[in-house]
Amino acid sequence: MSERATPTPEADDSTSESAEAGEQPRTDEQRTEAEVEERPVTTGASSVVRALENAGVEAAFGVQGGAIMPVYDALYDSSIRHVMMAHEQGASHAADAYGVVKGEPGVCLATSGPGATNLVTGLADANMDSDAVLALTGQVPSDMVGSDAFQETDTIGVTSPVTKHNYFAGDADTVGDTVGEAFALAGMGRPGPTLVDLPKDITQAETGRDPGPARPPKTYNPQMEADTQDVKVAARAIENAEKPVLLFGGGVIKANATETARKFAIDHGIPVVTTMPGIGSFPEDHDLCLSWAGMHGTGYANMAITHTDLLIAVGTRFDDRLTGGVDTFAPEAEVVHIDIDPAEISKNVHADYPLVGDAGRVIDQVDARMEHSPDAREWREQCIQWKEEYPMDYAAPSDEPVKPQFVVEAFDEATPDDTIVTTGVGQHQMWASQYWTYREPRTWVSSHGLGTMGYGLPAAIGARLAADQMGDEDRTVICFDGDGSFLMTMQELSVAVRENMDITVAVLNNEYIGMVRQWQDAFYEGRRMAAEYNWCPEFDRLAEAFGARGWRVDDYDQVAEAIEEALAYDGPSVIDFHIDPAENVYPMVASGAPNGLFALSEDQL
Ligand SMILES: Cc1ncc(C[n+]2csc(CCOP(=O)(O)OP(=O)(O)O)c2C)c(N)n1
Repeated sequence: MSERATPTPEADDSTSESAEAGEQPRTDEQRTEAEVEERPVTTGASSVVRALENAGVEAAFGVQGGAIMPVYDALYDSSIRHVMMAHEQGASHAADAYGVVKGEPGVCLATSGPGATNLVTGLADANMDSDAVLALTGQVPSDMVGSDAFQETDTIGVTSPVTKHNYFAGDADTVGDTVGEAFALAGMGRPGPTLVDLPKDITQAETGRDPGPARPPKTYNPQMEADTQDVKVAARAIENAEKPVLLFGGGVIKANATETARKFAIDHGIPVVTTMPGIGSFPEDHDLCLSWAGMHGTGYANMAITHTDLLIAVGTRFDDRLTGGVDTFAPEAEVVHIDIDPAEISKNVHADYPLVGDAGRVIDQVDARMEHSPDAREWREQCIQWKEEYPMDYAAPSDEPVKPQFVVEAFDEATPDDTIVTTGVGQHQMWASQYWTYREPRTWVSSHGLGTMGYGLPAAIGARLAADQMGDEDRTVICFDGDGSFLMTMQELSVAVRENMDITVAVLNNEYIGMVRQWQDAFYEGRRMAAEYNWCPEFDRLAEAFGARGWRVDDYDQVAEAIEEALAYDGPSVIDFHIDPAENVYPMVASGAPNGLFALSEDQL
């Protein structure tokens, strides 16, 4: 274990003294207060930065480069905290997670060409999960667009399919307003990523225009309340249901409707299932909670979905990892679907009672129309029985390697309820969602729709900064990563060290890209093509090479101590847990199969 101090600019006396004396160029960390004082807008770039400030932006994640340099130069005068990431993909994931935790759009920046294309994975990820992100990309000067200029990419073309909307800035006088609009649009209605492409001549051109507050486009007016007659009809259906289930999706959290949704469920005694993005919308230790449904969801959630006669779905797009085969999804149920995006109604699952509007507002509308709660006592008892029948359980013989589920539970026990968990993608992600008891919204930060390996570490960086800026410096941030996922973005550890960010990475290391190995064993006759690493770096030593602290854990009796020490360390740390490489994720519903047919072991698939 290294005792090495985290490098900070202040640690080097000569640098800080000469910076104060103005003898050497200053880094962004060394800017004086006078330098970050608000200055008049003089250029397109300063108008862009002023638009961010007017929108209340406090942080941005990015990587410098030629075409975005004017914007960075304007950021020099701003108090917006910029975190220089190792890779633009990291910037987009950090911005995404920052936004998830803070409940406002996260901001990322990149230069043209490779900078912009490196953002694409994070934008696609945010788009699939309806996460609010604003991306600002540099572009070659307007008169060179289309000439295959150095680092020219058609960023608008490349990002159109993976953004909620994107803009090509064409005028220094309006570029600030455009950025404000893109910010507002990202967070409004159904959230999503927006992008403004900024040609260098536009950001360098003179303008004195101070854009006003961020304003959404006049043409975008999401419907907030559902039709009152439709609400009445849906309320009657809920009153008369015998086996109702509330299905809370990520939209409940994004709409800040958690309190309203919880109260509705509890007041009316309706069992709650969540989707994976909806984890945290309802406390998982509540009697009514059946946790999350879908491919690796709990047996009892999938049983409830299979047998319910009325599914009241809120803020979910019925992703195929949730539904399995659409034809066999909730086969006995009528469906009430509350969603702010009318395009989601009956897209994947037919809605018998469509209610378009904001999750919280529509739940309130329905509640106001309810004359009595459904008589669901027997159904609640049935759901509790399923919980007993299909518990989330695993065997942990002491003579076998450490089980990953044990590690997740040990972390959960050692940390407060408001701990933020981020993950990569694979088996470890599933164990982190299955064996941790989530009680609060915005504590589960993961990549759902796109399933992006490498999301976890940069997301932890974004989540850490969000918590710090919200005054929660003591809040714990844990990233559960797979060895494969960690290898995809582990360079961001350099950022966590540089910024002295208190995060703990728990690598559930099976020396496999485990989820692929699990599928090969189940569906490809064990032909393990390109699934085994054969060797892996020593992640604890790698952490120390980065300037973080590292531990290696091979046995059960090392788990608690390593967790305690890592949590006590005020800075980034990595624990390399060498877990049972043969462990698989169950329950499992095979792709496209009915949710009721969940397997509890490979021979049931
Ligand atoms: C960027 C990316 N590439 C490929 C995949 C396909 N994939 C899904 S899970 C998985 C294995 C993940 O391995 P690891 O991060 O070690 O986690 P484990 O499953 O072993 O817990 C792969 C390759 C993906 N989801 N994302």
